[in-house]
Amino acid sequence: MAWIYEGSYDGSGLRIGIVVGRFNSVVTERLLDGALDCLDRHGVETDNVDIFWVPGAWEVPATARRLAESGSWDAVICLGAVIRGETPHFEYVASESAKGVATVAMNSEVPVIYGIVTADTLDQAIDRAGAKSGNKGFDAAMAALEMVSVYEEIDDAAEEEEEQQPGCEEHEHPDDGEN
Ligand code: INI
Repeated sequence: MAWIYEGSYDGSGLRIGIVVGRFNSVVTERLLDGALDCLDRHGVETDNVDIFWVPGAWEVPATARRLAESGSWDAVICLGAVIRGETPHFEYVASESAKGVATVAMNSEVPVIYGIVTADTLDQAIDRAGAKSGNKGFDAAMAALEMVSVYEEIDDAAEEEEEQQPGCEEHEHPDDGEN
């Protein structure tokens, strides 16, 4: 029988760090509202949420790394808005912030979630921040809750696997002895 592990969305007792870029704040404030709404609806206490404003998406990954490495938060949510219309270096800011968050996530013990909107126009970005196309901040917070739970399940499963190694007889696999 296969063992299936799926995360839940129970935020009780969790401490969440949010990094948010001030650039295009008309969008990022909405992303932040969406993330806070999601965390509140899923039982994360307001006192357990810490919000760190940074100048723009470029600064998000390095800040997220600091939070993730501190061990003080169970997950880190990265929020920002990069809009093509406003800068010739859109490509650099968009791709480096995405790569940066991915690198931090890969090297982190806790989930680091990408919630940076990239769009061609301000209208498109606003659509993704609570207008027509959902709220990417809310989605990012959902992903954070789910991934905290998935990581916990992986740790528990790994611990159980270790206990079943030959020579360790303290805990038996639930299937042991059935056949
Ligand atoms: N920062 C953003 O978050 N979004 C953008 O669209 C953007 N544009 O267009 O330039 C942007 N630039 C600022 C950048 O993130 C840094 O804050 C800045 O370069 C200082 O390092």
